Amino acid sequence: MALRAAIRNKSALPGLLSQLSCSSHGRVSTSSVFVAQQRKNSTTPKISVDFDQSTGVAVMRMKSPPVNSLSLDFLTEFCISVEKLEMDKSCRGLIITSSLPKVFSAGLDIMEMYGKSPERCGEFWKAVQEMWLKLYSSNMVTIAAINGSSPAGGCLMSITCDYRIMVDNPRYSIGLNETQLGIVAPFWFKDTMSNTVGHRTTEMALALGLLYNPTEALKIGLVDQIVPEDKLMATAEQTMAKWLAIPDHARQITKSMMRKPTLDKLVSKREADIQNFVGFITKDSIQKSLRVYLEMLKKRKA
Ligand code: CO8
Repeated sequence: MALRAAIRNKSALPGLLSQLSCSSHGRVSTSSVFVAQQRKNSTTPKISVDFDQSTGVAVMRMKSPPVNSLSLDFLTEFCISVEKLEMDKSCRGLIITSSLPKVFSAGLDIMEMYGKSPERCGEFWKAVQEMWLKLYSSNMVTIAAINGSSPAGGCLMSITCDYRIMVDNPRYSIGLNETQLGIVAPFWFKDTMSNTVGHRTTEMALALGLLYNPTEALKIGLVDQIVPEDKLMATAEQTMAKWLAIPDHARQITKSMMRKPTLDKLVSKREADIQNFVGFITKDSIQKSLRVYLEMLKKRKA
């Protein structure tokens, strides 16, 4: 709850962030703080961050079983972690990966959108926007090391990064499959996808809610590289070194030039986008679609 309150009230963030500590190895770990904060709450940290000061690169591992779904708590922790790294000028690169087997992230937590009050849905959506805004505008080089399936919001998180490397396992899939749930990817999901793979591919992918295996994803440019599982992190680190060889200011200005129009669009329509989401997701027909989808997920498991 303290995390959520902090993200609502940005003035409280620095205080909370200052609690994040450096270990004797020069690595910053968000875990230790959250462990202390959450012991009483019975929830454990959903993310761990290791920052190696000798390389200037942080590795963020999502560790929220069973599927790293993006709940309000998860997103709040995620945003605080990114903000903390962003504020540390010695951190120049961020690799995002999953510590769960088989799943990078299952996307937005469907339970956050099902049977919730409009107020709660609004709070949730604001956190989703925040995650995207922080990551898409980050000064750091961001690499998604995708070691499992990454549908919907998981795909959004990946395409919000500067570069994507996916494990070459045909069981894993990635894509914006929202229409399969009877819901619609918002304009900024669509814009991010379109900026990555182009308009026509996005149009078809979104309309059909397509999920791509790694080979297909590479073919359309949804990911930049596919590698065997055991090569993933080494490849991410090598790629990071290549990106970090470019002078920061030149790379950052270029990134901003490419992304600013897309970012500005959401910033200028942020409140309307929240209202649109709340109005849409609380509709009876949409709630019914989500219920059917949730039942399908359960049946598939049985
Ligand atoms: N949210 C909440 N719970 C989930 C989610 C999710 N996104 N995904 C899976 N779960 C649950 C399952 O129901 C299951 O629960 P339980 O153990 O209680 O039965 C548990 O997690 C494990 O799931 P699986 O057994 O399916 O795990 P697998 O390892 O076999 O498969 C997958 C992992 C591939 C990730 C699979 O779970 C899957 O396909 N999940 C659904 C992913 C999905 O469709 N996500 C879409 C979310 S919507 C979104 O991100 C963008 C919405 C934009 C909204 C715009 C509106 C205007």
